[in-house]
Order: sequence, then C-alpha cells, then structure tokens
Amino acid sequence: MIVLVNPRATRPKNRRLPLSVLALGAVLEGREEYAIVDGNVDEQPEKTVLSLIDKNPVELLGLTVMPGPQMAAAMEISRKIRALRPHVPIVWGGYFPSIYADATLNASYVDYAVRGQGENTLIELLEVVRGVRSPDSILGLSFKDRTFGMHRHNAERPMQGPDAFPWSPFHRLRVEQYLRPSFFGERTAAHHASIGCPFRCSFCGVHAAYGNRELMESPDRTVAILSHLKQTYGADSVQFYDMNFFMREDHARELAEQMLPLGMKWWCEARIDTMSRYSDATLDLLRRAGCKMIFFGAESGSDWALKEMEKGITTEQTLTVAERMQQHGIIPEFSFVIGNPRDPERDTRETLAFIRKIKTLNPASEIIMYHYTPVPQRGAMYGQIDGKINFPATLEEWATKRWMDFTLRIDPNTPWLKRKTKKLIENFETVVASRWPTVQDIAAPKWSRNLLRTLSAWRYWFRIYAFPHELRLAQRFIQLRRPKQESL
Ligand code: B12
Repeated sequence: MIVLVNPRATRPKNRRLPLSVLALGAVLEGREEYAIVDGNVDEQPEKTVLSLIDKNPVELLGLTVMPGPQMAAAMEISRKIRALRPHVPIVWGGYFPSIYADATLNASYVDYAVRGQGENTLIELLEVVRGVRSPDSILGLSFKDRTFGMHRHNAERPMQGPDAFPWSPFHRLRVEQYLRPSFFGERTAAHHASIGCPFRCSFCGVHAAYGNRELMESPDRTVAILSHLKQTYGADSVQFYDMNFFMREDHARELAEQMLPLGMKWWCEARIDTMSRYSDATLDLLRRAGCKMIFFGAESGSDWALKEMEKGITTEQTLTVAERMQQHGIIPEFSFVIGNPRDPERDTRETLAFIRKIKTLNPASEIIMYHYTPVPQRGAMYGQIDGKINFPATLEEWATKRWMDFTLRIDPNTPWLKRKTKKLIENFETVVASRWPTVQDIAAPKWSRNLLRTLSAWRYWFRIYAFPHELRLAQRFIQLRRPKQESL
C-alpha cells in the first residue's frame, strides 16, 4: 500500500480539495492499493498513518509539501513515522522539495524528493522501493546517494498536459467537506485546468518547480469534471488554481462557451498583459460564463521594478485592465510584491501611489500586498541573494519563525527593506483594507464594513497612514478576513 498525506495547510474552514494528492491518487487508482490522509480534515494524521502502516504492508509514505506551515506539519509527521516505523520509505513532493531539494534531503527522515510534476515520478519510484530499478534513471527525482554520501538531482522530467492523466478520484474523499461557502457560492470547489506557466517572474516558485511551459486541459474535460462536481456533490462555484489560467483567447472563448450552461460562478488567476489584449466580446463572454473575479499579479507600480522582476507587464496595462474589468462587471484582485531590492523606497512610494490610482479608476478592485521575496533559483541572477540572503540548509531552520515569516511574506527580513519602509507598507495596507473591506469576507456584517470605512476615510483622504492603531483594533474586533492569510 502507498499512503499519500496532505499535511495540514489551512484552518478547517478554509480547507480546499487537496489537488496534489488527488492528482497522484488518479494514477494509482485501479493499479495500486493506496490511501489518502488529509491533515486539513484529520486532526491526528500521524495516528491515522500509523494505524494504516500497522494494518497494511505500506511500501511508501508520500507527503505533499508547500513552503510555509504545511512544511512544518510535514516535518512533524515524517519525523514521528521515521522514529516509530523506520522501515517505511518517505518521499516528499510539491513546491517545497521542488525548490529546496537539498534542504529536504538533509533531513534524516526524508529519503526522496520529487521535483515538479509527480504522477509518473511516483509510479517509477515504486519500482525503486520494490528493488527492481535504480533511482538514478528517474527523471525529476532527487535522492541520497549513500555510497558517495551526497545528494543526487536527476534531470528534470518533461511536463505532460492534464489530459495525459486520469481524472481525480473524488470518490476517495468526502467531497462535501471541501465545498465551503465563499464569495463565489455556497459550495465552492477547486480545480486546475492547466499546468505550468511560460513566464519567469523572479519571485514566483512556479517556474522553479515546473520550468517555463504551459499545457492546457481540453475545455471538454474541464467542463466534464465541473459537471461531475456539480451533479454529484452540488458544487455551485469553483476556484481555478492554475498557475496561469488564460493563454490563448480562442481557448478562453471555447471554455467559456462550454461553461455557460453550467451556471457556476468562478475565480481564476490571469496575466495583466494577456487580459489587456482580450476583446470586449471575450470579456463579456467570460462574465456571462460565470467569471466573478480574476486575480492578477500587478506586483509593482514602477515600470523599472516590473522590468527587474522580468514580469513582462507595464503599469499602463494594469490601469487598462482595472478599467476594462469594471466595464465588464468582473472584480479584479490585484496582488503586489513591494520593496524591489534595486530601490525599495522608490518602489514602495511609487506603488502606494499607483494603488491609489487604481482605486480611483475602479474602487471595486481588491488589493493584496506582500513584501518582495525572491526564490533562490532566480534571485541569484540579480545578485540579490549571494552574500545577502543565505537560505536555510535544514528543515528545522525553515520551520523557525524568521523563515516562516519570510515564506509567508509577512516579514521577509530582507536586508534591503528598511523597517521604516516595511512599516509604511503595512500601515498603508491597514488603511486600504479598512477603507475598502474585501468583498470576499462573506461573514462581515454591513455595519462592520461601514464602521471601518468611516473610521479610515480621513486617513485615506489626507494620506496619513502612520500608527493606525484604531483601525487594527477595529479589524481585530470585527475579525476581518484577509484573503492573503487564508492559510493561517
Ligand atoms: C491552492 C494553493 C494554496 C492553498 C491550499 C494548498 C493546499 N495544499 O491545501 C492555500 C490558499 C492554503 C495556499 C497557501 C499558501 N501558499 Co499556495 N498555492 C496554491 C496554488 C494556487 C495551487 C496548488 C495546487 O493545488 N496545485 C495543483 C497540484 C496538482 O499541483 P502540485 O501541488 O504542484 O502537485 C504536483 C507536483 O508538485 C507533485 N507533487 C505534489 N505533492 C507531491 C507528493 C508526492 C509524494 C509526490 C511524489 C509528488 C507530489 O505532483 C503533483 C501532481 O503533478 C499554488 C500555485 C499553483 N497554481 O500551483 C500556490 C503556491 C503553491 N503557494 C505558494 C505560497 C507561497 C503559499 C503561501 C506561503 C502564501 C502565503 N503568503 O500565505 C501559503 C502557505 C501555505 C501553508 N499553509 O503552508 C507558492 C509556493 C512557492 C513559493 N514561492 O514559495 C505557490 C507556487 C504560489 C506562487 N506562485 O508563488 N496555497
């Protein structure tokens, strides 16, 4: 038997369909005995894993691991199982081991790290644990070479499109537990309708894990899966967790036309340059097909900073998109990563002014603000890392508060970002989030929104952001939801 674990990554009320373990289950279904343990549902996943090991001949324990709290939860489970049942090989896959393979293998309780797309790597790894194949022939695998006392990182595995793999085995889960109320509907599902992203933004983990190609699921299959989720489990809305949902306009139109009869509301992630070029007719079709909100990485209000990050968009395009989304009745959610190392003060100043401009053009725009943090694979290119940031070499160090804050982009502790600038970004964020409380907080009553709006109006008007204690207190009292902190 193979046990697949999704370590705890969210509070129960924010849990989503665990797409990573579902994707792996899809290729095991019908050919291997396997079980899924979801730490977002199961309060004692270690206990469940132990009992599975004691009742079955478990050949491999696989954990999916994202940077952040999920990594800490994965450490706990792996450490305990290694101590109590040392005969079970342990493999980590997902974004953390894909980006930080060496730190992963430095742990005595992890034997293999799978980088990038994992379905075929997992199948081939089973031959290794069964002793019929050597690990060095498996693409996308990193492992410990005990003879030479070193880590081996095999070549990348070329990516395959979603259509190359079977559907997720939804019947293995109590899907109803994952369909939570959201701004988009009463029972919101999650789906991935493509894989990869052709762009190379310097702060994003996607190209580090997946390279820079994108392959789309066929619209027929996307719609068939969504219809199944609707008919079998009552899903009425969906969040598309693609790395980059829209590519070709003809594909987007075909998908939207097929989604129209489903009557589902949806959220997705898209690029500003792509959407700035879509025709009015396409944007209108997307709204009619149920698209309610699109997440955009706007990243900065400075064109020089966008160039530095190799983002491939301009501030002009962001403003165009803000306006066009308003014309077409779709809410844009703009995310920023502020404090570019080249000139963090200037980037901050210009970006805050830019956010005000967006809000003037389209007040419905949702704003999410992070501090800029590079991923090691790309940051080194800019000299941002060498001698300035030493990424942890162990999981234990990654789990410390300093690095957890870095991962969550709460406090990156980057040498180039002055405390004063960091404070300014945070204070501004508090004022903006009070002036325009997110529409995604479906629990916040109308009076609380009005209270926050009134309290913050003078600060926004006079641009006085310092010491917004009264707003922080009010936000805590109201427990305003922050979309960027869903995992906490
Ligand atoms: C959904 C999602 C979330 C959800 C829930 C995730 C969950 N597991 O429950 C929530 C909102 C909680 C979340 C939170 C965060 N997220 Co997130 N999230 C995503 C998102 C949009 C999709 C992930 C997904 O489900 N993919 C679908 C599956 C099928 O793909 P996959 O996970 O890559 O799995 C494949 C392979 O990796 C591999 N594989 C995976 N696991 C395993 C296990 C084994 C054993 C094997 C063999 C193979 C294997 O095989 C799978 C199939 O091919 C990605 C961006 C993206 N589109 O990929 C960001 C992303 C993973 N998140 C990211 C980040 C940074 C975070 C946060 C730290 C952000 C924050 N500031 O709060 C938090 C921390 C989470 C935590 N608690 O630890 C980054 C990670 C990279 C980085 N820069 O560090 C990403 C890449 C976004 C980005 N572009 O930067 N996230």
